[in-house]
Amino acid sequence: MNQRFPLFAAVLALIGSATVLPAAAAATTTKPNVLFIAIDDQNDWVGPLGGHRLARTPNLDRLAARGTTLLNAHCQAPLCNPSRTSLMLSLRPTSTGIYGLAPWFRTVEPVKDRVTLPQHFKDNGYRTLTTGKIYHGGVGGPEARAREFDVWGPAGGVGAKPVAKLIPATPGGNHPLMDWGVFPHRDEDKGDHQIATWAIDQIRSAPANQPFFLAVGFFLPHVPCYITQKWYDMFPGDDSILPPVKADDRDDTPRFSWNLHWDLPEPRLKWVKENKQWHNLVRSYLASTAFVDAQIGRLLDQLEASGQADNTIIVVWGDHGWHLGEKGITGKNTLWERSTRVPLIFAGPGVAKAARSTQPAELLDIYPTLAELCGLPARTDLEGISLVPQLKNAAAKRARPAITSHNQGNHGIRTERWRYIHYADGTEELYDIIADPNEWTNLAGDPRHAAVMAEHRRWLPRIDLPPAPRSANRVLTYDPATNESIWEGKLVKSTDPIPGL
Ligand SMILES: [Ca+2]
Ligand SMILES: [Ca+2]
Repeated sequence: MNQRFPLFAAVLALIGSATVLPAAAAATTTKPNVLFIAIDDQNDWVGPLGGHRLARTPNLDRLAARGTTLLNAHCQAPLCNPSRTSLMLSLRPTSTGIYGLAPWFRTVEPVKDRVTLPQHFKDNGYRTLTTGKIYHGGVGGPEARAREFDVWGPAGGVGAKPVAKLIPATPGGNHPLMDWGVFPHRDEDKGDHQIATWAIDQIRSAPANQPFFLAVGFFLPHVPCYITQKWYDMFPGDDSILPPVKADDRDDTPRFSWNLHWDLPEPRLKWVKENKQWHNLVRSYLASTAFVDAQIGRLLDQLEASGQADNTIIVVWGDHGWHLGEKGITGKNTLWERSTRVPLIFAGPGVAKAARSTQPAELLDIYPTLAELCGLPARTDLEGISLVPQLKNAAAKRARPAITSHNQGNHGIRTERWRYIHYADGTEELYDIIADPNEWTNLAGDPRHAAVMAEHRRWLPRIDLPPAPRSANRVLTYDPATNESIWEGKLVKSTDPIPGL
């Protein structure tokens, strides 16, 4: 029921139809708002997902209590640009060829004119607003921006920075973003605080006669994880904070798994340990997550204060995960759980409260789900499947697994119990996630699991495009004739020493 127009809504309920009113007015004023919240590089270390027992996210916990958490939700690509492109278009990276940090999809045939999620809402009477990081990188000039969203707020980002990096120079060029730790600054000087403040103002001043689609994209816990002492001190500085790792974990993973993150600014665990940065990194990441959670809390508070809480669909999602030592690495760009599993929580009208679904869910399902929850016309050109059945009844089954792709030929297939991985060179992994949640024991070579392997192989994407023109950054191709890969334009032979080990 529309909280801004109780009398109007009551009259509608009484007469049972909008015959005395213009159809457009009736259509727009009865639709719920959408608060669409993205968190950059947020893995499953949040309270509702239980990925780290010391995670402190009271506001995500509070949202989960009034909504449904998809416990088995996975990104379609373990990297910003391809994950967000997939989500906003509801198309797999394998269907667009967008795997790297470039290109921007508006330059790619044949998807450049696709109707995105916010455009579909705008076409159906919504006022669309955005702040922070929703798309990866710039959209273009004022005209291009106006096509994507009606109203643009601050870009957010890192905000206050120390005068020099806080950690020792990292391998591979000492990338400026590879940094973390404590330095004195004000919460108000962080980009994520500023975008939350802007979004609060938009909720407060939202026009009463038009529903809004408000997108808020938080930057943290993306590196650099700069944080103040107050947030850092919420977490211990001893080994109790470290994720479980197995020293020889990569002994049973195919060598090709290294090609997916061959040579990157994100340091290997070996460097992190040698430089005594592991506790600092994990603590800074958890503190950054807690900081973003507090900003989400400010948004939820304003929504409640505005009287719009019962008339707004909220969705919170992370674009992909991040390793903090697991499998010997830090960063993204893997097909394992820590890199693919993300927060996905819905709340609002039509969504069951305090519910948790273990069914596989994909970020590209958000588009058709929001459209259905808001009563928008269903589109036939999307690859996602609405999660509304699971949001009404968390136990409702889904036949399709969650699929993550990192460049052509490399796919992770996640069902309720299993993770199956297929690499471009034909090598495979299989994990029993229930028995082995850390994915330490690769069962792919065990003949007892041949049927499980076959069942999962049949979900490998049938459309599996090579990289789109002008693809760049973290792009991998493989030539089966030579058994050689090209990683970021450089030849990788199967005999080359793995960097950073
Ligand atoms: Ca990201
Ligand atoms: Ca292992």
